[in-house]
Amino acid sequence: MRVKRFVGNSMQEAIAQLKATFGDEAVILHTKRSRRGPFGLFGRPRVEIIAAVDVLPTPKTASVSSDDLKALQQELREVKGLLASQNKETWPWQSLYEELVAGEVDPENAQYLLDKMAQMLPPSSPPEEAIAALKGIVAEEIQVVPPWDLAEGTRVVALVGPTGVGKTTTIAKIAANYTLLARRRVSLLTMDTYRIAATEQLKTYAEIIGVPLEVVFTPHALGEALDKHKHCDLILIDTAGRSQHNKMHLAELKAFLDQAQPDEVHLVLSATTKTRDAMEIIDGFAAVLPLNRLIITKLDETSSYGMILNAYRHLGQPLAYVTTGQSVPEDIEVADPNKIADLILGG
Ligand SMILES: Nc1nc2c(ncn2[C@@H]2O[C@H](COP(=O)(O)OP(=O)(O)O)[C@@H](O)[C@H]2O)c(=O)[nH]1
Ligand SMILES: [Mg+2]
Repeated sequence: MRVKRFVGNSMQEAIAQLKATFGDEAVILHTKRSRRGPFGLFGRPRVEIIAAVDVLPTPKTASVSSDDLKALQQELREVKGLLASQNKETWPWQSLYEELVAGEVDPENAQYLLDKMAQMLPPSSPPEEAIAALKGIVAEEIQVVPPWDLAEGTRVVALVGPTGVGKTTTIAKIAANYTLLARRRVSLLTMDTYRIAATEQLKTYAEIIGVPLEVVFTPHALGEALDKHKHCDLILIDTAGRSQHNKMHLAELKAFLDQAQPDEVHLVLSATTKTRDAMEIIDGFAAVLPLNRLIITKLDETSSYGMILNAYRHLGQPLAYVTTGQSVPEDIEVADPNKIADLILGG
């Protein structure tokens, strides 16, 4: 603090001096009026002010250099960063968030789940309680569909997706389960005529399971084949793997499915697919085809399952099946939200 005495011929003059030296922040401690003559008589009036200021303000004329400004901005950024990291450290669910993201749950989805959880639990809840609540939220989030009961009519189901995700194998698993266990009439159609091996693969499965298989080359032939098998309970249509980037191939697939008018179109994705790729695949296929179910394959080939939740939330359609290995017909399960929540958050 600095204290100083200002003297002027009037109060205004003294205050002007004070402001010029100390600026507007000064505090007046004492004022005194007097005359300059002997014994204070007859002289001109004088005003004395004693004022104090905490810190001397920078003179208004002083300019701030761009280097100073940069240094100040840098400091501000550092302080902001520090505050942000302190906020994170004090956020009670930070470690759960990190666990979810480490398990490949998309950061946005992780935040969404934890925001939901924070509405249910006090921040002081023990971790086990938080994980249990989070599992409940994940399980509630994932919509699944019960297996078809195939009581009446013919259900036509097409499987689409990228190459090698397991479409043909999954069709064989479903066909075998419905034929051998549920005793339903099933037939298989394939338009995967790009690779001879692909048709042969399904032919072999059809022979082993004992179901008819039709190989079709045109949308028109697909229509005819469907007509021929309309006495069946379930018709499964296998398709060639398509890249979401190949517009021509997708248009071709669309022409077949426009003809077939299936009751359900299942998008098949592998659990080993990176979330970003899975989202691109979903966008590419959904742009041309009426996707209404999701199947996730190869759960046995990964140990982080966040992708299932990400793909499910991005598509916004129920999860039908998950597959867990190469063996036909056993390595397939009707999707169970609780099991998926256990996989994502540790069983
Ligand atoms: N590990 C594992 N492999 C699978 C699974 N489903 C399919 N496969 C394998 O993935 C490969 C491609 O399968 P395929 O059905 O031909 O895929 P498509 O091109 O989509 O028809 C084959 O070797 C299958 O045995 C699964 O759930 N787990
Ligand atoms: Mg195939």
